[in-house]
Amino acid sequence: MKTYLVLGMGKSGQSAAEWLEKQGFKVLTFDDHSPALNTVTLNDIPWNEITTVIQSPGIPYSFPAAHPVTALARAKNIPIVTDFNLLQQANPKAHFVGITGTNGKSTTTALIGHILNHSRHVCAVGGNIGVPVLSLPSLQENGTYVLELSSFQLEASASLTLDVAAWLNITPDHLDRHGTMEAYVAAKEKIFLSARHAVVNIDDTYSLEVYRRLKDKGAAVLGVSCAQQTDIYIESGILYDTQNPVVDLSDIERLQGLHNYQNAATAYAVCKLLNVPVHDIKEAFKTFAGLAHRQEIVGRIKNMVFVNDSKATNADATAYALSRYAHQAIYWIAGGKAKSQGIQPLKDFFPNIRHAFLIGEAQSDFAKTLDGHVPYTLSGNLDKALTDAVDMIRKESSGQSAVILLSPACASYDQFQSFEHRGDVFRNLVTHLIESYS
Ligand code: UMA
Repeated sequence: MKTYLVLGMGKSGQSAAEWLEKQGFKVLTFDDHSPALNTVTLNDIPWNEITTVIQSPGIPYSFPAAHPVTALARAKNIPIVTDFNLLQQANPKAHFVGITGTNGKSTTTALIGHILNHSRHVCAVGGNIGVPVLSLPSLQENGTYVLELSSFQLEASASLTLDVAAWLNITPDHLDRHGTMEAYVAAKEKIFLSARHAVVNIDDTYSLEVYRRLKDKGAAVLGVSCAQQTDIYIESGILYDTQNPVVDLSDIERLQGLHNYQNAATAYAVCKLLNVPVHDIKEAFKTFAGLAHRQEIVGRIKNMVFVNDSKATNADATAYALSRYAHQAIYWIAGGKAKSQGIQPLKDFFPNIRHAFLIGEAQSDFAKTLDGHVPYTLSGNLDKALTDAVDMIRKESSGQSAVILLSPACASYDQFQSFEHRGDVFRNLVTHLIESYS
């Protein structure tokens, strides 16, 4: 009988362990921080018995050093795979779509799922979006898995056979885990290893190189752009397919902003490759509700609108929000656990910001970057930042429409459990504020 060792007992590890047990396999578990969930310790792993290691995405795979269990398994030539590989083995007839990129992958994944549902395709959506793939139902030949794949998941997965692999963009992120930009690109590029069709956005330098490498290999690849004419592109809000206008996105509320144009064009390309009728794609665009924590409007009071963009954990993601609201007075709540470049990459957007309210570990560093460019307040925490912003807007009483934008450009772990937790706290604070006004 096969024995699996599940490494990491977070969301994906726990669901993998449960799933494997249900299949009747012997399962051993190891986690550095949850001893209660462990069935083995580092020193008593029965290596002779173990046939496969299931690696969780958050566990270092190679950089800065492989996790000790990963390193031992590698030295003993024991296959290391992920829950994605198990899902694919267990559902060999189903179709698989994978979506990767630094920003926008959850929204694009959800949008593709929404379009397939609308078009009455059987599908299941999961992966990095927050639903471990082994908690998804099993699907037959009429079913499609729509999977968000992070660089961590791709790095640790044995080759995945995808019907369509989609690439949104790539900018520096997770360099503490990958070491260099090249290693980060290489991890993500694994998505194309056994893909039948590729969809690649070509609007940043690294992505264009990826597109060219695929073309050079003779791969079936569709180019997508919001900046130039290619197979699928957006110009003045209109989506074009091989130069034919398909749909005007500029009046679809939930698909506003350049980043959403990129997400929509990518979803369109993927769904076309899955033979979804164009009419269904267009109709589904109109009813897409968007995702929580991504430029999510969580409340309005008079001239103020409150936007929860907690998912913006790096400067590039925040750039999308700062450009989207450029025509309104932006009261920006930022900070948390900073990424390597901080908010330096946002300099071009500084003129769009009326006032910044800084929180978390990053607040003094961010203040230094803003000094002389953007007025700021060291608010310390989210609760205080929100109160400071609202007090300031009320004192100014200009009546101009104001956006109170939580788009932190930082990870959340210094003050919250996750970006979802941070966004939920913000939403609750806004709800209480609205109640106190009525
Ligand atoms: N652990 C160890 N040793 C270590 C590191 C971690 O034992 O050295 C243990 C922790 O104690 C914990 C477990 O590993 O018990 C956590 O595992 P995990 O970090 O792999 O997280 P999961 O809970 O399994 O969630 C993972 C993804 N997390 C990461 O990639 C960090 C989730 O993506 C994903 O939604 C989930 O699987 C379901 O597929 C989150 C994420 O932050 C949203 N992703 C990054 C991003 O989007 O930027 C890549």
